[in-house]
Amino acid sequence: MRHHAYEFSTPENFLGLDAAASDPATSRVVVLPIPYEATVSFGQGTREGPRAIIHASRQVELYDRWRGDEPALMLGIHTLPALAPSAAGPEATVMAIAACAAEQLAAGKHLVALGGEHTISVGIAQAVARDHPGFVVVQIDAHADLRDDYEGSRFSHACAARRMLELGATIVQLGIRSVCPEEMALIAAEPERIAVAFAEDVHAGWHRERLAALVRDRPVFLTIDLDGLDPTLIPATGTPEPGGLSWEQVLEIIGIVAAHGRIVALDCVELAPIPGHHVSEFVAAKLVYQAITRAWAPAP
Ligand SMILES: [Mn+2]
Repeated sequence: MRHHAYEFSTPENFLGLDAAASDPATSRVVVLPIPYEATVSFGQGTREGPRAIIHASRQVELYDRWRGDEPALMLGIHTLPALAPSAAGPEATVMAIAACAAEQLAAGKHLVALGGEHTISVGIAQAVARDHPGFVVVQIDAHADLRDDYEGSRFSHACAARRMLELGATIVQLGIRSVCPEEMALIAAEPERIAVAFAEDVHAGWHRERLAALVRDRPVFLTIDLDGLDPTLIPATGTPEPGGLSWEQVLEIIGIVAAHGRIVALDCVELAPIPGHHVSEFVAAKLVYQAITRAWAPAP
């Protein structure tokens, strides 16, 4: 029960865990909030995303009905202080994110980053690339993010996947329904390195066998742009697109990746909270907990 007034002081960490379950020394999972927003195209507010997800997560039930246990208590989940953007600009911010992420991965932690705009994923991917050169990026997104630059910046959120491709990653995109001619040309030119399941492919069941084969026995960075989900589920993103993935489809995708690949890190980006309308952050918080569970919790 979390309804008593005296429990309104539930700790302001991911899932509102007590000191034992969020101990930095023993927690297997670390959550890194990155309230970075510089290049958002349309709706603003992703800098408020991490705080909103963490605040909402305090109301997510720890008990997992499908498993019959409380994965957060088994794993331990420690929330780090927010990583401030660098005043020196996007590239410096990405480097700072990479350094922080590399430190956590070197300590043997499972890493979860909360954005912030999609640019933060480039820093996480840089850290993953250092130890896992043959890694796969699984990207749930409405947008391909494969532009070489956008509005004069190579570190725009619209270029995140392109920068990760340059790190040597194979990119698997699911839920895509908004692309430009440059992106379609790159996808056609790089069939070995970019695999795209457009939203209609996922609705038709494309992902089940092909996704499993693409990630099999490989290290994976799972990046969840919340606009990959349908905006009826997550209206609070800067660039909502209709025709998106359902809750069940996203959980199925994460389950396939966790079962066949080896998830090293994951992130959840592009939440731009709508004041007074908290469904998006609650869905995001529950999704992140489900992703942590499916990626790293020991079999029940
Ligand atoms: Mn997107």
